[in-house]
Amino acid sequence: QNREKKQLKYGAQYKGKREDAAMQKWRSNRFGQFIHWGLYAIPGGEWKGKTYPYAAEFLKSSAHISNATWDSLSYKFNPVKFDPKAWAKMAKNMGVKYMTITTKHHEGFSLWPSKYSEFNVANTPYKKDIIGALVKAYNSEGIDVNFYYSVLDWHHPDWRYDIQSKEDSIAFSRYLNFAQNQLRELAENYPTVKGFWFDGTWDKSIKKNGWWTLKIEKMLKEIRPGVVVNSRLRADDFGSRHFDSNGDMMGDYESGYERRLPSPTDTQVIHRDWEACMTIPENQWGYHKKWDISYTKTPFELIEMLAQTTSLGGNFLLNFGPQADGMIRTEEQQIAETIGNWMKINHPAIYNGGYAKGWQRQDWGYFTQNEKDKKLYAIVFNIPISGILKIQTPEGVSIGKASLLENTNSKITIKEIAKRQINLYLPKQSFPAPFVIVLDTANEN
Ligand code: JFZ
Repeated sequence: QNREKKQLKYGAQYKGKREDAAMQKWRSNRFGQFIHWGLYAIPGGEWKGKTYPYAAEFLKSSAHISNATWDSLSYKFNPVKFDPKAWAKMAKNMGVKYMTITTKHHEGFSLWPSKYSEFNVANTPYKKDIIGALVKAYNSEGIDVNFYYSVLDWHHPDWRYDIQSKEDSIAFSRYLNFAQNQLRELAENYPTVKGFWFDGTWDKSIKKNGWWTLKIEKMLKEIRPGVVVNSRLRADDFGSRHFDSNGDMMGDYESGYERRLPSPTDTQVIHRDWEACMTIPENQWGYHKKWDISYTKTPFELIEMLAQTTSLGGNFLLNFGPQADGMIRTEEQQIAETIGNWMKINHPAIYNGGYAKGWQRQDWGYFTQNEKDKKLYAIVFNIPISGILKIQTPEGVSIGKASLLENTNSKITIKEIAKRQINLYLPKQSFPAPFVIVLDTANEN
């Protein structure tokens, strides 16, 4: 294709991957915790005795609840059992290196005492700054904190879905001003913030105001140099989102993988940074009282998603929806614990992990390669009945030694059965969980 490049004022600001220290840290984290918490945790997907199976954070819309009624939930927001240190401990034990919290979701309620909106946590029985407490607790565990911010706002009178009149345009410019003020406030008040995760930017009103999305990206990076911004914020001059009209990604990483992953062989994603966000149930981000309203993924399924994501050079953001009383439901705590037990042994295959160039993917699982020390790992999920794992080595590379990460004394026999065709013979033992093999490789010349 020889299409002419369009001249864009609000398109991508650079090409290729950012390689500064802040971006490298973001990338090396690989595994993060998403938290959706807001007033929607109070009804938890139920309204007037009726259960609404659609996403709990959408209850206001699913149950057609009026603004006044929804806003009055703020008089009930009192998470007396909220223990930010306990949340941070749980996250640390699960093995995440970053956390992304909803500072304001579509409902418009701010979890920090914003001076630009009365509809915030200071005006609830709880009163205290949730965002500040979480930043402090997670940072003391060595976990980076990022802020989710929904531009779409069901509460603010000036929000518009589209701009169809002079009045709309005046109101919406007031709204954009308001959102900018809130974002400046977040960046200024919480100096350790590492990234902003934008959402609710799909409406025509935002697509017609691509200039604003670039202005916000620039403002945040000016206040907090190094801060990482997702592609979902951005729209260009022609309303093209995530990728500009010339096909170049806007923002610092692609955030379009939502409750789905690129296929294990879809290697086009390795050329940029990206993140997949994932729910444990089918489609619940906020707390829903009925955990079994849909299929819930098992810890091993989630670990496999983390491995698949890492193998393609992406980050995996796993969501939690805390209860209104401030506790994290036991189902989520147990899943976090199981994942954490796996991570304690196998994290070398995840942190700093990325695409293993030249190592063809096999049915038993995923290769990852440490982007710093270049160590190679095989994360195994499917053991063939033969007990033999097949590997095809890249041209000119041989495998000198293979051992289990959990037991470096374990013996894995290597046999070259044909040129570049290797058999690995697993030790005769049972494998109750996915496991990792460390491969020592050597160049043949
Ligand atoms: C949005 C929100 O509406 C939802 O509540 C949650 O916060 C989630 C993380 O983001 O939902 C989306 C956004 C984008 C897509 C799908 C659902 N998408 O691009 O497919």
